[in-house]
Amino acid sequence: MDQITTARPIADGSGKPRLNVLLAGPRGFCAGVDRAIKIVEEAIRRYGAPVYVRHEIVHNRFVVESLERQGAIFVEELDEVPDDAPVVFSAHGVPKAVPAEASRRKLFYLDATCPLVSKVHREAEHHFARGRHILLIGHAGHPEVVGTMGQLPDGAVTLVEDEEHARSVPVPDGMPLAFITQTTLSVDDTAGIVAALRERFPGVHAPAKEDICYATTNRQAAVKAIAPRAALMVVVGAPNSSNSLRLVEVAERAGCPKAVMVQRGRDLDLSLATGLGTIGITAGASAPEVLVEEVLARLRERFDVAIEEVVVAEERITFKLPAGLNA
Ligand code: 2E6
Ligand code: F3S
Repeated sequence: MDQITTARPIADGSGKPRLNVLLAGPRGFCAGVDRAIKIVEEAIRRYGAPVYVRHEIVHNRFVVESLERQGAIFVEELDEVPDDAPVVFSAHGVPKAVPAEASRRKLFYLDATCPLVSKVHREAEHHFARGRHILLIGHAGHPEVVGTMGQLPDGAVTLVEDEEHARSVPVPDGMPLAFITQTTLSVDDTAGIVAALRERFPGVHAPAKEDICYATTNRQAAVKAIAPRAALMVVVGAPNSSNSLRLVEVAERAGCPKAVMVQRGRDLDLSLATGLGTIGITAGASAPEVLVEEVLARLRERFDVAIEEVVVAEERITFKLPAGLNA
């Protein structure tokens, strides 16, 4: 869609210096995050507290702490979950061994893996069934990467972390190849990695449709639209949130002189905005809008803030809750 700009000037008459804020649209929660949080809330409502959650349901402390107050208990591994409590798997996905172990222990579990991550899992299985070796473009150690690699036996998937790696990574002799990707990568970096793979392996099988998800793509596009106009970009998100980290990089590469990540309004160093005419604000897919509002409130402590929302895409996608949890 064409870029829509909505100017909402706010003059507070306080004599504070004026600061123009470009608000990226879309920003914040995606459909997969919304669904994952609802699964935990609905599980607590139906089954009572405590409900265990394996790994942060999404990479945001504010969300995690809100759910803890409602009765969720967050753990990293299944062996921390007692036999008689329900457990939810996080939005990032889990290796096949995790539900297998939960079944062996007869645990009641709910899988909050984003359907767009599950789609990548199925692609991996599809390629494996056709005898292809799989190249997974992604970041080592990230839970989504661990989950995707764990869909297949050891050795079936090779991780490719960057373009240089794509040019040199060893692959098994004589096997057809296919690539898949993590859902939250930089669109531009990934294009470079894919080009390097295609150059080296012209027959490599590609995803039918992009594995980088719509939310990642749209949030990066919105940041690109405002970065050239902003002297500072504030990204609301967490340091372990891949999609949020990518927004910081995208902002700087798209011409914004400085980009910072903040988890809460109070984390923003107001001196960074002093003397600037215009700044940008966005939020990662796991950051709730209330945290963007906190950042705006923080800015209003020192500035007369005028907001302009720059919307590059409308998102209407929603995901159903798993069968059994629907109202
Ligand atoms: C699941 C898959 C993708 O670190 P990352 O960006 O993957 O995760 P979150 O929790 O920050 O964002 C949502 C999400 C969940 N993205
Ligand atoms: Fe899913 Fe993308 Fe959100 S993979 S959880 S829609 S960031």
